[in-house]
Amino acid sequence: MKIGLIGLPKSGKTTLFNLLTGSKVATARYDGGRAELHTGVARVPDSRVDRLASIFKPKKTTYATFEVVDLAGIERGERAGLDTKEFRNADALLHVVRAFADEALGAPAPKRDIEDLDTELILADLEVVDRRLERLEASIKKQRKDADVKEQAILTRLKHELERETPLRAVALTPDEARAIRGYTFLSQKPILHCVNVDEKAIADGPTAIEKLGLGRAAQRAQTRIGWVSAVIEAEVAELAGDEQRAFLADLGLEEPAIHRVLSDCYALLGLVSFFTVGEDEVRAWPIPEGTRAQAAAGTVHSDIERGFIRAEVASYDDLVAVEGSFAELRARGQQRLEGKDYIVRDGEICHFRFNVAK
Ligand SMILES: Nc1nc2c(ncn2[C@@H]2O[C@H](COP(=O)(O)OP(=O)(O)OP(=O)(O)O)[C@@H](O)[C@H]2O)c(=O)[nH]1
Ligand SMILES: [Mg+2]
Repeated sequence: MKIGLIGLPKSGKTTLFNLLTGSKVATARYDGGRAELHTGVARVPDSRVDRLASIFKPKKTTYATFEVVDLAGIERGERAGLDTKEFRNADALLHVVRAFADEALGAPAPKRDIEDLDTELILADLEVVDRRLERLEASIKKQRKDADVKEQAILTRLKHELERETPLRAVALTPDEARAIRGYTFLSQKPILHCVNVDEKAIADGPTAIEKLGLGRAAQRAQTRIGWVSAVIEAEVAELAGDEQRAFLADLGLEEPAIHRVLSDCYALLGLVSFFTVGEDEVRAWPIPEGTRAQAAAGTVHSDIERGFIRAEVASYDDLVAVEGSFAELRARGQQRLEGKDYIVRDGEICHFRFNVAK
């Protein structure tokens, strides 16, 4: 699963990309605006993984991950720039919104930037819909195919929604309709996190920034989240470790780096949850789309396990932690369940898969 960074030039996208992925791509206040694409992998912090690792003391601890792509900024009204395969292929968008002061860029206007981007995404989709409807109409005139007529009906409905400035992420679709339009990779259909990059001088206002900037209503829209971060401060936090980091965060009035929340928000926005596998070799969080069946979840561990799936032994995180990781005790308490292939794996469950590899 992949999230795409989007936003105006110099809003702090690459700075945030570095924070999310632990990369060190150069950022610049002024440059020629050369379009460069960066991709990286973000690790999702999870205190449950930390706890499990402290119990099992494994050789390896692996956190859940997702992919991040960072592109050059897109100027206001430069809609064509949105129509790239990187944006189209992203499963969700992370919109970096400048709220820090910068003389060259002028006063920040986060609320307007969010509205403008939403509009751009809607207009980009409307162009695609209009073009397709024109072609459908011509082809239906020539030869009336049921599939074409059906698609025309769906697209006509979407056109009306878009014309009313409703992003497609807020439009309810039947599974059939969703399947029919998947190929268009509509931009306004992607879940979006607007991440406000607050001024370092206003870091204390971080938690109240959303309300202060008048973004409370936007946060209530379908598949939309609003978060905040001070990218420059987080970059400093990332340079520190252990007690030094804790002390610095405490000075800022933060319990943990703000980027942790952004990472968790992105993960949730992508519709991902984690199940865990534990043992002395490895404690690991496995990302799966919410609603994944046990057999498919097994497939994320290994395709052989999916193919030869017999049963999943499932326990809750809390129950396992309460018995300090003792599976014998867990079984004695009747807290380990055997589930079949259609069982829906839930966030935080500890799974062990029984399987049989066909020779
Ligand atoms: N004061 C301040 N400066 C920031 C902040 N975030 C980023 N910057 C600065 O803004 C400049 C641009 O940051 P980038 O992360 O490169 O921005 P970008 O959105 O990737 O820019 P383009 O890719 O050129 O569109 C750099 O000089 C950063 O140090 C912030 O929170 N506060
Ligand atoms: Mg950049």
